[in-house]
Amino acid sequence: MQRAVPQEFDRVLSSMCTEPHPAAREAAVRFLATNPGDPATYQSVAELENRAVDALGELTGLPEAHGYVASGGTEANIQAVRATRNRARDEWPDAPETPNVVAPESVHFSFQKAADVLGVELRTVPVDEEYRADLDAVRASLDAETILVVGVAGSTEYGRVDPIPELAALADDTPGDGRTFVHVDAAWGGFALPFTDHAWNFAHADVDTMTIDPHKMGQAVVPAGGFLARERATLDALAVDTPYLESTSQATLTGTRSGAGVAGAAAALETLWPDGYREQFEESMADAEWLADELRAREFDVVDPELPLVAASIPDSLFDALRDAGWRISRTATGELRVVCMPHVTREMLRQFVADVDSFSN
Ligand code: 0PR
Repeated sequence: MQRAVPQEFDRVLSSMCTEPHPAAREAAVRFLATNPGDPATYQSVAELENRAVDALGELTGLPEAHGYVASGGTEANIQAVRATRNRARDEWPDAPETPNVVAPESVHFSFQKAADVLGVELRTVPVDEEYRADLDAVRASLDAETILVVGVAGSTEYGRVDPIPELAALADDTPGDGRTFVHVDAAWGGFALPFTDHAWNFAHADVDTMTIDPHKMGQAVVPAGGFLARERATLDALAVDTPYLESTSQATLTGTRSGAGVAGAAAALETLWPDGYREQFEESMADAEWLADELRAREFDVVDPELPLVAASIPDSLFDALRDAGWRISRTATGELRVVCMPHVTREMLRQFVADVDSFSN
């Protein structure tokens, strides 16, 4: 299916946002002025949030998921670290003095924010030559104060999926008496992974919490992140009392929240899961493979796309010329071109991009 590319997404190849599904846009407008942070007052949007969480649970192999629609992946990741820190403090035989979180160096920078605001140590460890968490390096970093092991399911730079069951097994074997929790960041990859063979979700491993964002590949409106937990106790560990509201506690990080984001997420999920997401994944994955082949044919080094994201080494002068021509592209930390094949990125757009690559290469 070819859709016209809306103007704000014309030539945008670097973003993880995309054109929302029309049903999400419509629902968002209808709930613009509501606040799911006050569910006893705004009951219909609160009900939509429950439906969105149920749908996200189904998609991630956890039909009885607990969670909420956050402002984005950053909030969901911060909340995962916060809930874990609180649970370790309250449940471990001896509360850890300086809790640490072990994550591959491919984790999103939101974990730096989490560590900073929560007073935990973030230990990032190297990735292997396939850009996935190196299990030996993870093992070597674990100690008796490791409260959380993080795996990324769809990394920001390369779209790679860490070995989640193996990471969960390592967390299980952590030295010390306290339980080490496992978080999966599927903020971007979560809406593609159900259609792959990857072991990434709650059904595949002993995962405690997950980030999965409707406002990325879920085709919802911004802001709509997803925070999911296996146990009710995890949400309880986040809850604070709200004495003057009719609802008595609040687990979210933000207070007043966007009803538009919540309603948009529920509408997108109800419209697209599973067939619409599958079709989109297949189309975007085919586009990513096409682009990878075209770039390889021009003798650029290409990182094999595992999810719809292509990284390739191109000369700086070519990168700059493409940017000057209006292409919105970005680079990995080591300088490779990064193209994220989001739903608004069509084969036609990529053909024009490759034509520009050719014209600026000569
Ligand atoms: N986890 C992963 C794996 C991510 O890729 C991102 C965002 C986050 C968490 C944080 O999500 P929020 O930005 O929703 O809080 N990754 C993109 C990035 O930082 C976000 C992005 C989106 C960037 C749209 C540009 C853009 O136009 O690159």
